Amino acid sequence: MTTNPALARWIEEVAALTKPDQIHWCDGSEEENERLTDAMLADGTLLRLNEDTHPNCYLHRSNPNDVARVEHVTMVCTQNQDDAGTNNHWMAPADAHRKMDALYDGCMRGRTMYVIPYLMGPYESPYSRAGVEVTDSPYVVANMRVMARTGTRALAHIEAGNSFIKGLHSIGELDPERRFIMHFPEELLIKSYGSGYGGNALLGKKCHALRIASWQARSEGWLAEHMLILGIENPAGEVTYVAAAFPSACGKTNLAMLVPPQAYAGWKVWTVGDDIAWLHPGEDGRLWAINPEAGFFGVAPGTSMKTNPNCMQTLGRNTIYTNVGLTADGQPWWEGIDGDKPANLLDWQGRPHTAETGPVAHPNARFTVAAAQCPSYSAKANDPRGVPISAIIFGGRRSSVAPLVLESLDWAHGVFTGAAVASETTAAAVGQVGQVRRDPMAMKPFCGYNFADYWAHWLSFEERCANLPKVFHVNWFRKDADGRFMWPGYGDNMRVLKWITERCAGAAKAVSTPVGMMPSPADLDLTGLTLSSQSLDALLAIDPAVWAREMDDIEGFFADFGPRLPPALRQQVERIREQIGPQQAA
Ligand code: GTP
Ligand code: SPV
Ligand code: MN
Repeated sequence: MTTNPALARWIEEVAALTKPDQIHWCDGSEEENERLTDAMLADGTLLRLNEDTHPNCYLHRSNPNDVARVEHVTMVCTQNQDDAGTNNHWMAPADAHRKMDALYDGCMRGRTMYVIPYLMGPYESPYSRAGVEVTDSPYVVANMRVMARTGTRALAHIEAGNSFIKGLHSIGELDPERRFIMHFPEELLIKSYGSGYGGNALLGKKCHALRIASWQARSEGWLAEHMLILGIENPAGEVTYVAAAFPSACGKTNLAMLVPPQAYAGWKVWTVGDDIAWLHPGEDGRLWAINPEAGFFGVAPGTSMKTNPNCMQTLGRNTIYTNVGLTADGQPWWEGIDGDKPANLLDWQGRPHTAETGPVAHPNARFTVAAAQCPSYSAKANDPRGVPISAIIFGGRRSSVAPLVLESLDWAHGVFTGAAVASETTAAAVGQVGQVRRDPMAMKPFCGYNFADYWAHWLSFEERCANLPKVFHVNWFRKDADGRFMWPGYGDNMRVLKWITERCAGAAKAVSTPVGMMPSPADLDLTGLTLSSQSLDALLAIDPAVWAREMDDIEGFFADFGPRLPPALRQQVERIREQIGPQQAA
């Protein structure tokens, strides 16, 4: 079914191992999608939602043990363990192959094996990369079709002689004890078994576009990052593009689709991407970004007309919902959605919801929808060249320590700021929620190689690009003594974005602190916002004792990387310590 001999051979090998009843090469067509959807409706994989309110929308209830990424069984399998780094779980490639191939042996008996050629990135872009995912899950086929550019045109790209990443996926028995997501960057290969969930199963996304791509980017001189991309249009019609890295479930989709507050007449945000950015040095010395994806696989809970109207207008047609609740008249429902909580809800497991049965939607319930349906989708999103990036923004979910916004002093300090990102864990991955952990560049779960080498690669852009973006750090999640968010967030984050664009243009003022430049309250345009001056002061406070402890923690984290750690990062710790001055232990 392909003229590419390497692909044909691999598919033959995979079929000989997994022994499917049939093999189906996906062409990505409407007709194919309808056939698959009908089959999934027939066997209960999908439920049709209310056709009047939600045309062509479906609900998928996953196995309750399979609702998030599984970091403890996600591994980077390099010949040399040090190349994967202490930031990754590792297994020797030969052992990993043996383990996975034993699981795959005969696993597709009685099932259809789908072959999905896909392209990550716009058609005709020199930066786009192909892959082929083999899966026995029609749900994965349907989701991949939205999230990537799948089918005939992607196959033609491969058959034209372009390289491709191989991804083998089987849902297996959905047994958590027999669930592994293995990456072989040296072989441009992914093997995933035992999960049907997004980041574990849609192999074009985190497995290819981040873990394998970050490995390739390092040797080829570019960056594959867990970043949204947006354009900020000012009233003069000038658009400034920024990329922002926040950990999973920390606000990328929301920021990417931001609607400015009413007082910001003439300002507009354009969405280029909400999760992944591939950044390449351009001939003009700037970094240019493409979004390798074609859809959004976003967090449903908390999404409403109040928090994210652009997202709400994107949803509601041609959307696959996973693990949301269901109203009596067949509409999706989740915590934080608009309106009063209706009676007679079914929860994400299909059980009648009561006060005792827990949340209606799973906290990591998701929607899958085409980016092209988004009202703020940028006309540049499919530009083969990408968009030029003026600012990179790092951020985390931190109830204390990190102020609303900081600007790095220079590139090396910016890389340090990214490397030092910490954030409270969320429901996007299995495990405890709310634990602060270091999540450098929001890539802890996604960097396909040793973080020390990754930071060195980041630092090397100083030599690669004459016109690098400015680097910022934001925190929308500071809490007061009563545990309430101090910053309104969402659309009001525009106030911080405006300061950032003005800093890029050399306009806005800032005050200097040991950890970076910050706006004084008067430097932020807070027109139309009611926020007490105490709250604002607290959001912009740098407590030297707290930051002295933070430096100790960062130093301890860096120590994990031994002599591979770039000296420039340790020097930042030393500089900041010296500028903070001696501190009493608090
Ligand atoms: P992934 O898809 O997992 O990578 O997540 P993401 O970074 O795109 O996060 P998303 O925008 O989906 O937001 C995750 C959760 O954080 C949702 O419940 C949002 O409602 C909430 N959130 C997003 N932005 C803000 C904000 O500015 N303030 C507050 N308090 N919550 C926010
Ligand atoms: C994330 O967890 O960062 C996501 C969802 O964007 S997943 O595709 O599962 O990785
Ligand atoms: Mn993500």
